[in-house]
Amino acid sequence: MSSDRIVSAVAEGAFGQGYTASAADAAVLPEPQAEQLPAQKRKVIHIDCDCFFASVEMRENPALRDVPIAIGGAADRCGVIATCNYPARTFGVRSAMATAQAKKLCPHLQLLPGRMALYREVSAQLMDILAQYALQLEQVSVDEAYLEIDPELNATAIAEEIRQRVREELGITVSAGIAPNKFLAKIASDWNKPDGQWVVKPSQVDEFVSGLALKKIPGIGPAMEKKLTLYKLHTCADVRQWPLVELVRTFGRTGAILYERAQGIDHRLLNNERLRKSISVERTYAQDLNGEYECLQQIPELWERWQERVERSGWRTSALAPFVKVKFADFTQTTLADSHEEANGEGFARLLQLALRRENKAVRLLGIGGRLPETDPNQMSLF
Ligand code: TTP
Ligand code: MG
Ligand code: MG
Repeated sequence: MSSDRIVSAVAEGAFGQGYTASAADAAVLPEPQAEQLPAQKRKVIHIDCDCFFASVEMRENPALRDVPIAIGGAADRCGVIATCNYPARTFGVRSAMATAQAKKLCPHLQLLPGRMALYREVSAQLMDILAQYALQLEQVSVDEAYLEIDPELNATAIAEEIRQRVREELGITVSAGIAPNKFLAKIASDWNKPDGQWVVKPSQVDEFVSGLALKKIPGIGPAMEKKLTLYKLHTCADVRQWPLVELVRTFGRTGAILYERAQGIDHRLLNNERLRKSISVERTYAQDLNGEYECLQQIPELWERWQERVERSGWRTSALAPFVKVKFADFTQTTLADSHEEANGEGFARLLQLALRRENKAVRLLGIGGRLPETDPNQMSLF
């Protein structure tokens, strides 16, 4: 894998495609896009993995946790750093830096070549977890995604649960931002990194935004930042002094977007909706479970949590095809599904008995879930 390709593979586009205003809209406020939820009520979570490639490498080899490591191409081959862990960052090593420069800053930096297939696999597992919490999910790069969640739910608690599950199930950490729209959620996920989360409530948007440096807004790169500085525009508060027409005349499309962002507004909906395929719950036990009896005793607790989660998502438990997942103490795992089995306490108990008979080992984790029908009933109701 050439390191140039690593860098370009994740280069993010400028402002998202969801935006429709053009310079021709100069005289009017950009029209908000069709909204499914009132802007004030939306709850968007942005999840971004902490030093993603490096986290996966540290999970694979814990001895690397406390020493500076980087993933990238070799210095003598004009290599570039894809990412590095946080110990390496204390030396000033950064993504997209020449490896030769990184080695100068941190001579004992351990350089790893990178394993893209493994990172993609972990990324897919992460998205599977996120999909279980989202009304809509938009993956924006290998290590990050937006979730639109049910506004009736507690977004802070969901972000905490997601972070805990990712830590336990994938062995890496992620940071989360929670806000009423995408751009604020994205900025917020960076606010308490690594391994943290930050909430911007609707009532806090104004204050949060007014002190915000323009370069923090996704899509404002170094070139635009330089241009803004020429006009003494540094923060959102500065931008608010300008009428929309002037902003558009001076900065084109970016001016119209800046006008909105400076007020904390972002009407973009999530793209690439990925339909949820299943709803599940699981639990890792502090002490391994031994034998069928101990495992079956866990079903009522799992069943209760699962039932709640299914109902919160607007489904009926009976509409789902049940499956169970068992992870053993040696980290092997098995899943068993039977679409003829009923998704109720007895059905799950029968499935679990069958799954446990496959292996005679102590059990570390149990999960139960239901696969959603292939056709989305929300779409069927259109006819
Ligand atoms: P990022 O999320 O930008 O960075 P990160 O996860 O390494 O670190 P942070 O904790 O600050 O989020 O990118 C995700 C992965 O994409 C990263 O682990 C490696 C890869 N990447 C590159 O290959 N080249 C780059 O220039 C950047 C920025 C990332
Ligand atoms: Mg990241
Ligand atoms: Mg990222």
